[in-house]
Parts: sequence; C-alpha cells; structure tokens
Amino acid sequence: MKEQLQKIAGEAELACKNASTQEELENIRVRYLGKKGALTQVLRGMGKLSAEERPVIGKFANEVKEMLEQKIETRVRELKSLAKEMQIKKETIDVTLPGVRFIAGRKHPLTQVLDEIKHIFVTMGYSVAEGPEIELDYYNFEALNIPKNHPARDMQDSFYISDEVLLRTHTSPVQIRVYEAMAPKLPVKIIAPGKVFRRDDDATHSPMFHQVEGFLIDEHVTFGDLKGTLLTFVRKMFGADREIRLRPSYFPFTEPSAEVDISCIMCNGSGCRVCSNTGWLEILGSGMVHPRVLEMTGYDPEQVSGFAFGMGVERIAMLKYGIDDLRHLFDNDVRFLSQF
Ligand code: 2U9
Repeated sequence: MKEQLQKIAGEAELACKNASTQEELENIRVRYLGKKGALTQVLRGMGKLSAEERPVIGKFANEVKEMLEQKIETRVRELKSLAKEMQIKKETIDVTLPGVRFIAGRKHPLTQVLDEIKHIFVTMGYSVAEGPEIELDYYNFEALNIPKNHPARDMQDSFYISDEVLLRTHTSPVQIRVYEAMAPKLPVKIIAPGKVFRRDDDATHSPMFHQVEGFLIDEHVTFGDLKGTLLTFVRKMFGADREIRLRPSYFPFTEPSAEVDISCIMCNGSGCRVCSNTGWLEILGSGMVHPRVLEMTGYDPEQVSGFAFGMGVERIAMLKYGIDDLRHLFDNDVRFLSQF
C-alpha cells in the first residue's frame, strides 16, 4: 500500500507542476483527494491492514495528503501571481515608446478660400444668403433680364430637369429671391455663395463649381462704390499692394458691366508666363444692376441703384495657390490636399 501511495504522490506532484490553469489544479484535487479520488480509495482499503501496519500507513497517507494539498495550493498561488504579472505587463504604458500619430484633418482648400471670401465681405457689412440649387427658369434667367432665346443663355448652358426647372447656372437667383422678399426695404447688401452647374468640362472648367456673387442696392449707389468695394476685397484676399483694372464688358443683368483684373500675383505687373505677359489676371465680373432687373423685382430704378459682382471660387483658389489644373480640386488626393 505504501508503494501505491508513493506512486500516487509522484503522479500528482508531476501533474501539479505541469498544470497551467487553476481549473486544471481543481481537477487534480478532485482526481486525487476528492471523495472518489485515488488517495481516498487507497485509504478506504486500510481496514484490511494489520494493527501494526495501520498507524504507519495511516501516518504516511496523511503526509501524502498534506503534501499534495500544499503542492496544489502553492501552484494556485504561483499561477495567480503569474496572471497578475501578465495583466500588469499588458496594462503598463511604456512611456519610452513612440506615440501613435493621429493625422488631423483640415478644411478643403475651396472651403478655406470660400470662408475667407465670406469673412472679408461680412466684415464689410454684407449678410450671407443661400438658396436652392435646383431653380426655376424664371429666377435663373427671366428675372435677370435673360428672356427665352436670349443669346446669353448659350454662355450658361445648363442641366434642365424640365422646360421650366434647371440646375442653377449662377447664384444670382438667390439674390433675386432675397431682394423680392425684402423689397422695398433698403439697403439690400448680401453675398450668395454656393454650387452652380454648367455644361463645361476641361482643365479650367468643371460642370459643378462654386461662385460667390454679391450685390448692394440702396439710394445713391455709384460705380465708384463698386470699384472701392472690389479694391478692398482684392487687397484683403491677394495682398495690400495689388492693383485692379476694370475693362468694359457685357452681362445682361448689369449695365454698365466690367471685368475686373488684378495686377499679376507672380510678377507684380511686369509680365510673366502666369499672366501671359500682360501683367494682369482676370478674377471677377461686375457692374451696376440693370434698371430692368431692379424694376422686375419691384424697385424704382429712378429711386434706387445698385452694383453686383460675381466670382468663381475655384479660379480664386487656383490663382491664390498657383494650382494649374482645376480638376486637382475635385480628385480628393490627400497628397495634393495636404499642401494647403
Ligand atoms: C442680381 C443682379 C446682378 C452678378 C454678376 C458677374 C457680373 C460675373 C461671373 C464671374 C465668373 C460668373 O463664376 S463666373 O463665371 N460673374 O461676371 N456676376 S455681375 O450680377 C447680379 C447678380 C444678381 C440680382
């Protein structure tokens, strides 16, 4: 019986040593010390021993039992402290390791330029107005002195949804809507930024682009007010030493009309590749609001006058940042966008 007990002790000790979880150790306890365990079974056979053998084997069996209980307990403690160590290791922050770099996003260059334009005009007392991108032919053309079959419609070929509904080709209809809603209150001083749509697609034209148009209607508004406003805008946008030049032009909704150039931002007016050696860069269109447009929205052109201007945001961004192809602005390539 002593050999049997020694064998059990050896086996159980080895099993304890190899156990790697508390669950395994619990199984060992049940297997050897439980009610039906190997050691218990041996002890049950003690009745068959002689009176001299019984205390000797009994003592030995108790020693084996205590030894096993101790071994199991020790291994449980070892495993617990090992688990704790692993947990600490997992949770410890090694402050010497390089940090995880988060790449911060930023505003798209067009949004940056649009925000800057808005800011400049808001500081000059303009309000920002928005309106629908799907527009009635009346607001997009008719109310702006561009009746059906007017040749100016060719310059703004659009996407029609029906005969009377189209994607707006400029943001002027927003101004007509605000102006109608406000009449006869004066002054009306707003800018209308937003997306516009034309059937154009090349390195300098996109079927969708952004415009900012503005207008001011009041009593005694002059062409001089227009020029002063645009010069202030240009200098805030492109630098205090910029000059402007106004060239006569034609728009059905303004009379007289003028294209506005700025002295070249590359060569300062002396002539270079960017300005095709002219010293000037065209940036926007403008003029005095046509009396017929004023009339159509309920103002008396004898009593009030106004100026208007319009610019393409993409063109301003391309000039400001020296971008040579408009399509870069819509490709969403982070290598390009992260430069701004
Ligand atoms: C109302 C009356 C008149 C807005 C104006 C321009 C001149 C102009 C172009 C610049 C580049 C459009 O993006 S572009 O192609 N715009 O030249 N826009 S005056 O005139 C208005 C607006 C509203 C009621």
